[in-house]
Amino acid sequence: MSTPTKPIPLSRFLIEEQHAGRINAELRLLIEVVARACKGIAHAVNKGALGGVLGDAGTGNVQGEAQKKLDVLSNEILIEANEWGGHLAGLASEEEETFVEIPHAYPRGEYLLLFDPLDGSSNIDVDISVGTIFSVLRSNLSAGEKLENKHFLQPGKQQVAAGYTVYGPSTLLVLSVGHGALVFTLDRETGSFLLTQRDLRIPADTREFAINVSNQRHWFAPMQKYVAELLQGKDGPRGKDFNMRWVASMVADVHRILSRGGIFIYPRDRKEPDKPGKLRLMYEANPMAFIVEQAGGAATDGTRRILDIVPEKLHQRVAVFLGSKNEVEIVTRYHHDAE
Ligand code: P6P
Repeated sequence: MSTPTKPIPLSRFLIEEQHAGRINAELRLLIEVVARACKGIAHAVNKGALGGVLGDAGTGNVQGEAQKKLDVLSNEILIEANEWGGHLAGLASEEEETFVEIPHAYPRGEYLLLFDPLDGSSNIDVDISVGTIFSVLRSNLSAGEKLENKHFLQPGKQQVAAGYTVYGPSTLLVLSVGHGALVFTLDRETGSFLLTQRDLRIPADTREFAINVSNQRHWFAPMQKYVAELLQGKDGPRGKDFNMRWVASMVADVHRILSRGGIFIYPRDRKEPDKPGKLRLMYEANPMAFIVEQAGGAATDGTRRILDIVPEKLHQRVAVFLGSKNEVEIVTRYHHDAE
């Protein structure tokens, strides 16, 4: 739920945020560059079969996943758009094994940009919504200091901005610079992102959950208990019926939750007990947790607040429980009780 608003362009919103002292010129440039790159990705995604961009690229990424052509193209679009502007000290991508230095030919700035260029790409060939997720940190580099992997490994609470785009029936940019979460809708006629919703608020309670139930037999006890109670509905301890949604595109599931409430869960399970979860901390869980908290929701890994987790590796994975605050608190309590 949110406050409908006068559809001012993203550029005006960012200028006003800068004049109010909530962002500086470099962060304003960064967000404008990312938004412009996402318009390019939206154009490619919307072309679909007509653009020759569907299907596999025939390559794999550091995650060991087969890359779609649009994964590779989206990654290239974001890197090319961000390397020359002088706003970044470096960037990191789900599609790049190590962080990416800014070429010496270009000036450097104070920020780090981390992104999943095209999340949910397994849905592209079947025309289901996908999206881009991005996170912004300060590099905290001192003068002349060389950028290293360690500079990226900051807890999510140190993000200065985060956002995602959903390439769906409409193309949306959801953004937070730490003062609430807002929605911009792409006006295809003018090519502008226009502000369409301010102050997103996630209802504290919900009747809707999002999880891939096909993994049920692999879940640990707290998850078994929690979901069993949801499925018992009004006949069980929760005293109300629940509905389930699972798009298998995090951006689509999270946007639904930001729009009407719900809980999104991707837990650690016995299938691969050494893996803490499927989703990546730095450029999926952290930016989504930042936005969800800005909208009054909650996000944990089952026991810890996601934004407090101190990263150890750039591509580390994490279990994710996020959305309606009271629902996240219940399932997190079940995990604490089991410890
Ligand atoms: P599963 C997409 O591959 C993704 O990373 C998220 O966007 C999505 O929520 C999840 O994985 C889907 O996972 O196991 O249901 O295919």
